Parts: sequence; structure tokens; C-alpha cells
Amino acid sequence: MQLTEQQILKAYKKMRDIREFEDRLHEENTTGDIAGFIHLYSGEEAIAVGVCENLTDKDYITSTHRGHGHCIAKGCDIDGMMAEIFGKYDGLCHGKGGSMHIADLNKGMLGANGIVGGGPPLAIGAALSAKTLKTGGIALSFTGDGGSNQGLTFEAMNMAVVLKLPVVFVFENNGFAEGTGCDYAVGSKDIAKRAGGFGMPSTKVDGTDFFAVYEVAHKAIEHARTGKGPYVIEATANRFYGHFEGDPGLVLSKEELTEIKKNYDPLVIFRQKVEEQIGKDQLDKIDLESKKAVENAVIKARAASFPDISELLTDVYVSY
Ligand SMILES: Cc1ncc(C[n+]2csc(CCOP(=O)(O)OP(=O)(O)O)c2C)c(N)n1
Repeated sequence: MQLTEQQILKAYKKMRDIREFEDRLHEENTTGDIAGFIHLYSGEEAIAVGVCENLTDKDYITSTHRGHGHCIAKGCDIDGMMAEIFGKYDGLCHGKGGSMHIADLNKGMLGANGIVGGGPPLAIGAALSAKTLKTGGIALSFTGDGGSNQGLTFEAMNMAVVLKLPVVFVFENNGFAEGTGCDYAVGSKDIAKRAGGFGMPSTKVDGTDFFAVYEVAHKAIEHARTGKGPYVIEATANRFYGHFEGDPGLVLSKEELTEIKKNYDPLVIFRQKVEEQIGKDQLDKIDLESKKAVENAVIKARAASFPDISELLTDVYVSY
């Protein structure tokens, strides 16, 4: 599938933004100024961006506890995200969500989620509303290999088939659920093939290759959007940090991690594929822009105010 130069540059910028955002959070977290858990997505950028570049603002996504990449890929504002993670009122959820619960309904981002397997049921709800209201939109859930084993996920997949919903289930297989290997915990050994048991098509893809993900996602999203029902994608990649910030990440040896970073970095792979066509200078320029944007976001977030005590109960309950 041929992408225009503009599309390629946009995708690279998003992937670079995610990497810069997260590498910076890795440093900021050690200062003790961030409350709550942070789970980094570095190493999996090509999945979020490869998928979301096929979506529009009328499409919905649900995310996981490792949600920064999904938010940035879906178009959430970096300043708003950083302020949110620092717990500030200027944050996308006025500082009440933090890293694990960033949401931006204007962008169709229904929320990062502390409940493993919590995304698929929300996604089928969003898909049902899109189908009922005939918006032309679809819903898509990102779920980990660990989350693929959850009962909620199974129930959502079954219901999606029964109701023929416009929904895509993306399983991000980074090999581990905390410290439990996917090889051990996934009984069938193949997440994508499980889809057949529910009665829907699926494709497995190399999640370190943006272009491969983009192509598979394009097909899956088109399938859902044109009324053919749900679709499953399993995308394999690696995470470059421990399970959460503070976790020494001992599931892989230092040598294994070095090998992975050298050979399976989605940004390096992307560059190798497009450098001749796009030119190194344009990509270097994007690297610099992302660095500056993240630096600015941190300065603004640090300077912003915490929510006032009078805000304690606002945005907590919804009234219909
Ligand atoms: C329902 C539920 N069970 C357990 C947990 C604790 N927990 C948080 S992250 C995690 C591992 C999830 O693994 P996976 O879905 O593969 O995502 P990854 O962390 O690899 O991106 C677990 C068990 C939780 N948050 N929610």
C-alpha cells in the first residue's frame, strides 16, 4: 500500500512524539513529582500509529494501562496529557485521571484503563452506538496478550459477532503480562487464531513494522466500517522498559534487551524503510521538533496548578 510523503511524515512524527514523551517520563518519574503508576509503551509505537492513522475523530478507541501511545496516536494533545500525568488542572481530565485514565472524548479516545481486559466491553458499547446512530464510525480496542485471556474480552468478542458490530479488537502481544510469559499463559499459543472460534476473521502482524500494521489495520477497519462485522488483529512487538516504572524488568536479560533494541526498534525500522525516499534531514527535523514539544509540555505541566479542593467531586458522577 503506497502512502504519500505527507502521510509518512505524519506517522513518523506521531511515533517520535510517543518515544520522546515516554523517554522523558522515564526521567521525570524519578523526581517523585508524579503520583501513581506509569507503564511505558516504548517499542510498540508502530502498532498504535499504524492502526490509528486509519481512524478519524468519529471513530472510538479504548486503551490499556499502557495508554500514552494510543492517546498520542489518536490525536490527544501532548500538553494536556503531560499536565494530566502531573495531576494538574490543565490536564485532559483536570488531573483526576493520571497516566492510567487519560481520556479525550473529542478525539474519540474513551480512556486508558487500569482494568486489564476492561477495554473490549467498552468498545462494543461504542460500536453499538455507532451502528444504532448510523454515524459511519467504528470502535477499536487495544488489549494486551494478558488481557486477551480475560472473560470480559471473550464476552465482548462473542457479542460483537452476534450483533455484527463495527469493531476491531487489536491484541498487542509484547510477550509478557507483568512477568508471566505469553507462551505459558495463552493456552492456544495463538491469540489471532482464537478469533475463528468466535466466528470472525483475524490477521497476525509484525507490530514493529508500521507499514505492515497500517496495511492490516486498513483492511480490518474497512471490514468493520462496511458492515461486515468485527475483526481481530494480533500485533507482536516488545516493550523496552519494565512492566511499570520502578520495575527493574528482569524478565529479559540485559543482553536480550540490547539485542531487541538494536534489531526491533520500530522507529529505526521505519527510518530504514523511508530514508531514501524522504531524506534524513526531514526525519532529523521531526526528531528535534518532538524533543522541543515534549520539553515544552513538561515546563507547562510543572508550572500549572493542581485542581482546587472545590473540584474534588466534579467530573466524578455523570448525570443524564
Ligand atoms: C482485572 C485485572 N487483573 C489484574 C490486574 C493487574 N495487572 C495490571 S497490568 C497486568 C498485566 C497485563 O498484561 P498485558 O495485558 O499483556 O499488557 P502489557 O502490560 O503486557 O502491556 C496485570 C495482571 C489488573 N490491573 N486488572
